[in-house]
Amino acid sequence: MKRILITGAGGQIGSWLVPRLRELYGTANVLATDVRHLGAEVTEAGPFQVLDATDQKAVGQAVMRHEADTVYHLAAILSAIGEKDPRLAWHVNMASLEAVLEVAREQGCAVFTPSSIGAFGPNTPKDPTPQDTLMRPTTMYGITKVCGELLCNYYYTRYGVDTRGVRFPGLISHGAPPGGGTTDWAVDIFYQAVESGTYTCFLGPDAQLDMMYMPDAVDALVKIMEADPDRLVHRNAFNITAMQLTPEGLAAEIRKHIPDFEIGYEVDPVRQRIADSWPDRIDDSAAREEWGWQPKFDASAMTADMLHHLSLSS
Ligand code: NAD
Ligand code: AKB
Repeated sequence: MKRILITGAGGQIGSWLVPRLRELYGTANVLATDVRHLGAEVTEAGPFQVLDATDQKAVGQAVMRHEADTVYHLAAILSAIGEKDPRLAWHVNMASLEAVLEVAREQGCAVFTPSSIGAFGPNTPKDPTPQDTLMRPTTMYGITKVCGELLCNYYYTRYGVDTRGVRFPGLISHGAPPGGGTTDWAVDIFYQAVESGTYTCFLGPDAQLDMMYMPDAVDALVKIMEADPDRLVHRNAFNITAMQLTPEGLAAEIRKHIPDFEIGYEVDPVRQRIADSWPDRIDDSAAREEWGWQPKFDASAMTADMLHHLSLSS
């Protein structure tokens, strides 16, 4: 049975991953941590600790006390906030990863670290974006993701630390809100559709990006850490995707359920520039071949499920 520590457990991904890992591996075996105090739904449902992931000593003590053999390292600053405060993004994303990798090296843990479509840049081939290609991102977030991928591979080849990762596209979910990214519009649009029937998007109508519904993302997080290491040619990090969405296209999907739904546009130049520098469609065949990646939700199934859940809760 795995003994797992999760950093950044209170975020958009962690709020889904913690209950799933507890279901699979047992509540007591999964320690959720975050730099913030979290609500009772996390802190009273199983082990929880306030932990700044940039503090290597504190990470080391937490891993030792919990006897963790696997770390899911989710703590990070995302793309839009990262452009508002690039030094914060560099500090949090790199110092926390270095701390986690050093602790993993000392204590023999496996480490999952998510990368992102943000690791690509404007001169990367856009459609399809290959697994192995040019990566010259123009955001601080993207720079930390490329450095992070390289650092994780270094710890694997140099020290034998079992590091694995995926390049997530924009993730769509209900529950904990997204943490300040460029793809947040694809979550906000559902909340506004249900609450008011209109949405003003901060990207233009044709901005196409890869996306994925959170249940598929959580499956990927479990599956890659369970994958047979002998089959992994790549490690940090695998392209994975489930669908390609534009604001206009997703609005049309929502109109199949809410016919009067209206979308308008007030383009934010910073986030539009970030979106323009990212791929239109990534090629995830390496993940499919090496560990059996296969998403279940396309745009139509995701839209129906999101609206179903949000309508129930409104
Ligand atoms: P989020 O912003 O929703 O959550 C991040 C969490 O980290 C927050 O709960 C925050 O309190 C915590 N945190 C911040 N600084 C910390 C620190 N110093 N120590 C400990 N915790 C700290 O992010 P998310 O969407 O859950 O993303 C998790 C990871 O997945 C990140 O690495 C992100 O880059 C990556 N990712 C996310 C998406 C997405 O669409 N959500 C897409 C691609 C990659
Ligand atoms: C962001 O928009 O910053 C994230 C991501 C795709 O990495 N959702």
